[in-house]
Amino acid sequence: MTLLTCRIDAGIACVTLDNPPVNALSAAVRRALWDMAETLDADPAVRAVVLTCAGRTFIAGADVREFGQPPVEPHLPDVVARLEGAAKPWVAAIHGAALGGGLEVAMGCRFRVAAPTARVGLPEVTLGIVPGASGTVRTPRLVGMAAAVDLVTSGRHWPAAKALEAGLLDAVLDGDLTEAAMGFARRALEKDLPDPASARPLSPMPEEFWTEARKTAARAGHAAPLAALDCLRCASEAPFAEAMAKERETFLALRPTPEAQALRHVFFAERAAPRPAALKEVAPRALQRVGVIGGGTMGAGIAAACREAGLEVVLIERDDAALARGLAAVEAIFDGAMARGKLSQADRAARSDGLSGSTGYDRLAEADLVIEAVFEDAAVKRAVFAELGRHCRADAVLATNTSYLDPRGLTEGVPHPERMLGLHFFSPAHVMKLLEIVPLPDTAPEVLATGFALARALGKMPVQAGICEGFIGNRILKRTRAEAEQLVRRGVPLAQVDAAMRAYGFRMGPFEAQDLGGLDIAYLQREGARADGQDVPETLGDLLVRAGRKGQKTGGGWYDYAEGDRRPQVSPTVEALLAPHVAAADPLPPEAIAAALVGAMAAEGQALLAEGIAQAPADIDLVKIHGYGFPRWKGGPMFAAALEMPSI
Ligand code: 3H9
Repeated sequence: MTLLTCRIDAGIACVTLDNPPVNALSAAVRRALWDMAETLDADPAVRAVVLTCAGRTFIAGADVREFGQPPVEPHLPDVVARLEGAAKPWVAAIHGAALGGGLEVAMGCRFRVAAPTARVGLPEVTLGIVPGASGTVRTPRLVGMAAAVDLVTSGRHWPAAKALEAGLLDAVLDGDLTEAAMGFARRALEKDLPDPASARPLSPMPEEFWTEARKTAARAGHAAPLAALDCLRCASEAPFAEAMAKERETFLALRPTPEAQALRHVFFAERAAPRPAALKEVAPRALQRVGVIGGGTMGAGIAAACREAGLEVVLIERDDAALARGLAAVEAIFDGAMARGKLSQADRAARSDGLSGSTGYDRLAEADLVIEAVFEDAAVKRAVFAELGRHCRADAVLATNTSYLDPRGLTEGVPHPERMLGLHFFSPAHVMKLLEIVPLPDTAPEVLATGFALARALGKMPVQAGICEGFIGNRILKRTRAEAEQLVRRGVPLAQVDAAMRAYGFRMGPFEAQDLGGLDIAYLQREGARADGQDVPETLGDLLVRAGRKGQKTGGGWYDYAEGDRRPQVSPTVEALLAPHVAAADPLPPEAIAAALVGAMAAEGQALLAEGIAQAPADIDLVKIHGYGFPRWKGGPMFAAALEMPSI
């Protein structure tokens, strides 16, 4: 396949790169770009060069699949330097996204122009590395150090307008981008050429600037943003060549680290999960109108998420007062988004326009999808599905948001079982990325595909799960909590367990998280199972709930909380309550505590795979990262356990 094609029109060469799917800079692309620069330099008919890309995007960066292999010449920094040093000026014409090495190639060009919808960014830190082809050295020379620090250490994408304002782009062009870029090149030749990026001056920044920037970069919790900051500082204090050498050395040193491997694993897992191979040829059903049953926290969050995706929503509640509360909860989410500047006034109004409510099911006659999100009680949910069976179209997808109950029992006897699905959202549903998608035995492939299409529309991370109590996420959570209690029983202070998990990268430890969410829901489940005659062992959490300690909402759970203060304090009351059940204090090193808990997650993950509940280890990793705060840069429990113990 020809990677680069070239046509020449009145002195302007238009070079088009075509390397699907995202024009990544494989070794072959780097070689082709180098050779093209040589050829065009030698061609007297060429006065300037426009670089465009075929397909949905400009160059999305280095080919991440090559990162496990030894680097092959020509190296990207040399290719970027070759383009910058070309005898004819190059103009990068950016559509889609210019990311990582793609933006570095563009910065090697003398000019950068873009379509209004284009984005640019240096997302390398999100892959656990730093830019490796001058991103930390040329960027500050084009946009100044403060803006460069923001772009490089956050990994965020900038829209074209912001990049233009910052000086990273020379123009944003309407209409046909290639033609507009060729016109831009012609006009540029009539004036003096600007200095190439590498020749632009850069002043050192004061010490306080770096101190503040380090504080922000450290918040990411992993090494790459701080390493990128060191490279940026070097760029402002050392000559260009020295800064380039430092960047390259840092890039190569970070590329094989466990953090970078973990982040690459997550990168590919996140791209595979939303499009399962088994559904590749299956067309989802069209979604426009969604019914949400139940206006509690979960239902309101689901309704808000659906409106954000542009779906019309009808919220159903059992009486007028509950409906008014539910609708108000959804509106409050819209208000919050506007207050944070994420929603304009006009868009805020449009969100409300597409939201309505009813206390009757007849409003659902035209719904394409209905999501049941009522109280976690099988009888209540069964009654809802009986109503849905009577009122909804035969081809409407009917979904339950149950967290623990068996969806088969909830939908039994409802006509057209092929349209039933489990859609397990996580609270708050308009924020949390994870969506467990649970097919029932009769679920039709296009209904399952509709669940995945919904997830994509809502910007969620879908993971398919089989039917068991708690599906993937909550089953692992139960095992992890049991393991955490086991550590406490053997004498590890619970505050040490929490501190160890925070040091591992979680925002909260398992006991702090229970205090925040409340201990009573899991307690009631255990009590329900005991009442059904199941053999559910007593937990330490049971002791606390029976003593009235349900978490922060009751002023205490595993910890005490002062009035209006969410900071956990070690509780003498809890110590006394647990004393008969725990061994003498026996502290463990934090690494051993984290290994025990992550090991428990991975062991339960193995069981889920063996039972066919989870389909792939990477799916389990995504569930933990997107639903339970597992640190991304550790790759998820299955990845972390395999790294520690390759036999897993
Ligand atoms: C870098 O550049 C380092 C340099 O500084 C220094 C080097 C010396 N490589 O996301 P999608 C695949 S680091 C290989 O679904 P979209 C992806 O796996 C790189 N493959 O599409 C998927 O494959 P499949 C910095 C890649 O339209 C397919 O392309 N760059 C790469 O929703 C479609 O992907 C980045 O981090 C890659 N770089 O979004 C940019 N990128 O079809 C990462 C994608 O087999 N990429 N693939 O599942 C993105 O952010 C998005 O892909 C993009 C398109 C926005 C471009």
